[in-house]
Amino acid sequence: MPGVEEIKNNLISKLRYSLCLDLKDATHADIFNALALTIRDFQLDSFFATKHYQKEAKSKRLYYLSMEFLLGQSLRNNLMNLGLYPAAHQALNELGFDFEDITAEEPDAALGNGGLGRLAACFIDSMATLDIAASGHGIKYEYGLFKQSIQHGRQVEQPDDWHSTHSPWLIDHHSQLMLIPIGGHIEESEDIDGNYNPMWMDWRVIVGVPHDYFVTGYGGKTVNKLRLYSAAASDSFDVHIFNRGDYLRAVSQKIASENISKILYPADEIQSGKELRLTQEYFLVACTLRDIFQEFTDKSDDITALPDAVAIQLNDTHPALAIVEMMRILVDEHRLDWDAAWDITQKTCAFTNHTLMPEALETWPVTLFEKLLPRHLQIIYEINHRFLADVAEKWPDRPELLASLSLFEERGEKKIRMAHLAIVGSHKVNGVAKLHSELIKQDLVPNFYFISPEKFTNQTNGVTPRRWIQQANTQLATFLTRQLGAGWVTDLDKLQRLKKLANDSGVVEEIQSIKLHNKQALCRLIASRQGIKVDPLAMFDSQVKRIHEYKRQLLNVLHVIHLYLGIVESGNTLIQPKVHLFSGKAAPGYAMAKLIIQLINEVARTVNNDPRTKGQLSVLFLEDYKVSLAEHIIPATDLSEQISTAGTEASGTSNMKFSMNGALTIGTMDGANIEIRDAVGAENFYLFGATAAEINTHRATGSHNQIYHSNPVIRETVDALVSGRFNLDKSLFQPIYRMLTEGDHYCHLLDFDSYRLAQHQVLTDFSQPQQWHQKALLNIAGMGSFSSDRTIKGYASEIWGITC
Ligand code: 26Q
Repeated sequence: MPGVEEIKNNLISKLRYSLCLDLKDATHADIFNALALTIRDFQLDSFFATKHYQKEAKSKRLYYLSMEFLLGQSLRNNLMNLGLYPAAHQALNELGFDFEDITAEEPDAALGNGGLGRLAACFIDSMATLDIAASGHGIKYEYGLFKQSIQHGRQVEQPDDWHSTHSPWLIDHHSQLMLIPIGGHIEESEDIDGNYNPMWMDWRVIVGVPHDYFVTGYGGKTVNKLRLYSAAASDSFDVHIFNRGDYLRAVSQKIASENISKILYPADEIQSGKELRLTQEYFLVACTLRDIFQEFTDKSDDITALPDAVAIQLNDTHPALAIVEMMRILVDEHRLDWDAAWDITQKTCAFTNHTLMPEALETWPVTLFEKLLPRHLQIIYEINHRFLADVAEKWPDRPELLASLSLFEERGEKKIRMAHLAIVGSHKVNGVAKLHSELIKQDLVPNFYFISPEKFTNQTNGVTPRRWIQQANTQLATFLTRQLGAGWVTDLDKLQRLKKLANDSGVVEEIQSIKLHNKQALCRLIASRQGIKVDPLAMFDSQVKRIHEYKRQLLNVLHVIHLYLGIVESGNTLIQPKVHLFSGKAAPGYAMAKLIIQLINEVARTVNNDPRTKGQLSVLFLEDYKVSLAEHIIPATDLSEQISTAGTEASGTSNMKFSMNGALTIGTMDGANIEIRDAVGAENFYLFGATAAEINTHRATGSHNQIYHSNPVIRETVDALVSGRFNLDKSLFQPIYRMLTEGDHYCHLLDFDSYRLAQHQVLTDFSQPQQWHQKALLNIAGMGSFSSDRTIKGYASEIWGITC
């Protein structure tokens, strides 16, 4: 284990020989880079050791395919997982630098939108920690998720240039280029034995360049890799066009190829339908499968043994083309017969669904496939043909099954249903929370559940306690280690033992003072970033996540408006001062979500500038939500808002992070909230709102749209939106008003009263600090099973056939 001197010396030599800088001239950013390069060398030593033992052990390998990995910052994580944190801290101090100043220089790697991408990042941490031979595979976007600023209350997007080409964590492997064909057409032909032998002709080539990011498991024993591919143009092909004298076309094709990995699509839960997105998905899959086959054929020449050596997990349908690309490689290149290839493919692949929202289900026009991936389209037709023939044979009296199960949507423009492809080509399909997994079977694809019930399973999400407790909440981590020993970091079930301390008032006071400390730190951050002063003794109520109608930030802000009207119109006083924190990004094209951001900001301005609310109520929208900001907000929160319409949030993962950091939850019966409430105890959770079944009934009858007319408190609150109180332009929030009164699909008003009562109970309870923080302690104590280590053990044993 390197000591302080070695780190100091290596850092200085990285500055000098890799960055050509003298210590005395180095900026904080230079020091960050030099320290990161120093640490990466130690990671690499463990990486080679890991490679060696995984090879010796002939471990089955897991490939996690995801269009998103929302990594955030890496320095602190790598130092802690390698056990180098204290030495690096001291080394920096001895060189005259403050550790926090240096870590703050690291840009977040925001290669994801939200939950799905952050889950992938937690999973690769857990896989390395559990010593699983695994790798993540994604795209090295040049621009990550846009940066958000708020100007005149509105979201403004700026490009996120995270300097991917200079990231000290990435190693490029230009020598391992892969050639990916795309476009062209099929020529029907026969081989010498007279078998059908289609030829994919006239394709152009995209070049894939792998870049490796190293993932250190806790304790530093296993270092796996996350492989991110960037796209480049093929020189040889350019020459081909150049020779035909078509210079301009050659150059524009080069640009088109490089554009493939240029930018992350910033919309989640919405299907973009863009050709470039489909190209990105194919590019990821094609590069990854070349790696998988290369690694496998290096150690085996029996291709039928692939499912014993390899498991592929598809993070939603985005990489579902892996199924088709695998079939193409097995059938066209390895010359396997169809049934053998299909058996291998199904046994190898598994699919995780992350959403029930119909607008997020991926479908792609057949015409687009024909243009980009003609051979893949043929293969999908063949998969569908054989699949439906099989269904027709097994259920001859159920002909209606065929249209509902088909991989093709035939109404309107003919489209490929990627979820159906993913289900048919996988041996397991899982949801991400118990309720969600039930709804997949009952509502989303009931006919697939009918024909293959054994495929469907649940793996409730989890989050890594390394980043979300140990690193984000150092005071809580110290407390836990003192109470439980250091083992909780990799065995989070140990948290249960805190239960018996719940009646120890000294312990409860300690929980309270840790929270206060974190709130003070957040106050300093808010003051420095946004110039706003916040009282750390007020209750911090946070809703931080992507802005979506289904997540109902609007319900939260309507309640704030209600409280505000109570103060200014009825002279009410809140029992406890409150700070409402909001943070999150809206997809750039999602007008309603952007209007909700504007409403929050206008309400914030009005409330904060009104002297009558002073010392009682304030509202803040924190700009540019990202992983590193979440690490500050979550440990400083008293109340976590998890208020999606029941049946819409597949799982949620911030709900877990908050609760394990001692926030209480106000939440609906949705996603993993239900399991969290069971784990922490109903008396330590503020439940409100209609259940998923009740929501369905209300929607069916339309009764939820009558509430505005029958409930005066609600009417007063909703009317305030168009009263000019929050913006002189009375028509600005008219679209929100109309949605709430005419077509409130997410049932804001239906749940309003029940939310208001629960909020009232929260404030009453918060005025009893001892009881409140006892509940906070019991939240922490109950959260052991929401470690992503538990989730990954579940995937490993039930889906991947990997023991750990
Ligand atoms: C699809 C097609 C084209 C372009 C973009 C997309 C796209 C991109 C991202 C569709 C969906 C997403 C992201 C979905 C997501 O983050 N889902 C969340 O996954 C979490 C992890 O399982 C859950 O906790 C959340 O409940 C779920 O919303």
